[in-house]
Amino acid sequence: MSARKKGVAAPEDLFARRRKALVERMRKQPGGDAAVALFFSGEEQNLVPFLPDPNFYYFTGVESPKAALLIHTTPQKSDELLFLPAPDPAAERWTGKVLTAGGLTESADPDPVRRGAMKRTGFGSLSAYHQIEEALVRPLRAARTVYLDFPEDAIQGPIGLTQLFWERLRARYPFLELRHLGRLAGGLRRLKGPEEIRALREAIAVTRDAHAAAAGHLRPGMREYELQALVEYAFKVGGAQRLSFPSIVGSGPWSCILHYEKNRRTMKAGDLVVLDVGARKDFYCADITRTYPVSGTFTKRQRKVYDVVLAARDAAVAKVKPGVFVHEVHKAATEVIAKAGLGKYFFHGTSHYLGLEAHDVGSYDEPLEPGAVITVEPGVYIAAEELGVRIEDDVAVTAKGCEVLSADIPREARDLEALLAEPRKKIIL
Ligand SMILES: [Mn+2]
Repeated sequence: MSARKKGVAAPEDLFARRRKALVERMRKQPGGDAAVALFFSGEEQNLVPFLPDPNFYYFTGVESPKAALLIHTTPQKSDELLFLPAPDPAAERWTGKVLTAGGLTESADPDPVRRGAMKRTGFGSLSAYHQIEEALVRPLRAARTVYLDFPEDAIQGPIGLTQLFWERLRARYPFLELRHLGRLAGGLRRLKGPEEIRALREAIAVTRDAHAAAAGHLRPGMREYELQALVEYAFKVGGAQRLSFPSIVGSGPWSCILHYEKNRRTMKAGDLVVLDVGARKDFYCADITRTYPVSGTFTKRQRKVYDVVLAARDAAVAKVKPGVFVHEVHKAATEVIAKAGLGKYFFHGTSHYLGLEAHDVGSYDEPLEPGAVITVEPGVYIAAEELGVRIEDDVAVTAKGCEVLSADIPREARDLEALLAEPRKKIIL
């Protein structure tokens, strides 16, 4: 089937458009019109499922490890070159067929494998990953600036590929100026295009079904990780290949622990369980939290706290529109919770960006604009009472206000109780 439907851009056009927008941003910076920019997809680690670097993926649509994108600007023009792994028939006995750079024919034309990869990726020039340095010789002759992509939390991590690469460049071309490519990319990724909103809707729909499955099975005596398994099974059934983040199933005392991931406790009647989960479908991340009473009904006290958090969620969502800062959305939530006398029990931010990563990139010092997608997730955690409540929805900023992408996932206390009053579904085993 043709990738080109009426009115829908072929994927390669989409990624090419993003690269073009990036080059435009580079050119606005000093030295950006005589520059070399490099993104790496990353390398596989033993026994860990590979996920390409989100910036690399955003600008190429390529999922392979050992791949890179080189952009080279001069005042007159810009070139781009995609690096893919060289063909390795021996490795393919382990990995199966993968996207490779192929090679050249005797007449120096691309061979059929390279031609196929060019067609699939939409790149006019393609080279093997091990040839990066060779390919850089000419661009670096004229370059004044090098753009590289460093992790934002690099100070805490091991020295990565990009840092090692910069050390080599700096030793050999000490006059080059370094700039951070990640921030430029983050500026673009912060505002989602219609195809990204569509992908987020799909991830959220799968997460909605997983919450429904959890609510349909929840009962006292069940272990947190059983509920986790149900959720993650529903993700797979819904076509989501991965998780946005490790699932959080925190009941009783653990309902007050924000990033609890052990999920080992046996849930009891009278507990609340905070279920904070997200499907990652086609690279896009959902992030939805609901808090359920394990017995099926909230106690009076739980209900009171629950309704405060829900009111905070409503107040925060009502605030979301273009021109508003994320800290103002947070303020709306905190005011409701403080007014109820629970201010000291809400100690995290209300929102983060959502997209290719669960905690997506983008500046919080700029006001919201159409296309930004944030979570709204106030909570109240009273450890002494083993009473934690969090309600989290995913919200897209539109031209006039916002749209709650997770609007159809039940959140009113009485709706949750109605779901939990239905006959308990039986687990397959
Ligand atoms: Mn979240």
